[in-house]
Amino acid sequence: MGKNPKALMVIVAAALLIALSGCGSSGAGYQGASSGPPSAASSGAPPSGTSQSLTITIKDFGYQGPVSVSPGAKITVKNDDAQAHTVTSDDGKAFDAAVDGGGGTVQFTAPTAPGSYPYHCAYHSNMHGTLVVK
Ligand SMILES: [Cu+2]
Repeated sequence: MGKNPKALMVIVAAALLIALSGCGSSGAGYQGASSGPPSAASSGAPPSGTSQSLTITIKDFGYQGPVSVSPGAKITVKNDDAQAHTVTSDDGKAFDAAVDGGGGTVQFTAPTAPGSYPYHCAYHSNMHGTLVVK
């Protein structure tokens, strides 16, 4: 009488232990492995929405970056030169962003009115670029 329940409990406990350990290790392992590649691949695809990252990179006294942006877009300026530079609209009103050298960054907002906005560096008159808002 007393032996049967005890033996049953041992079997149940052993079965639970196997089920728990087996489920835990294989489930976590497979989920982690399968959820990695798809998310990495989808983040690499260019977004079709409006939240694109717009960066003007200044390097070797030249502007490299998006030529055309949407109205009111947030634009980041990154300066890879050692010297400080600015992104100053030629009309002096549309935008004026100064950025420190050595990898400094600054953010400014593109004009909301569509058009072509030539800009320059306030420190170096030979640096020119054009931002097209459309
Ligand atoms: Cu400059």
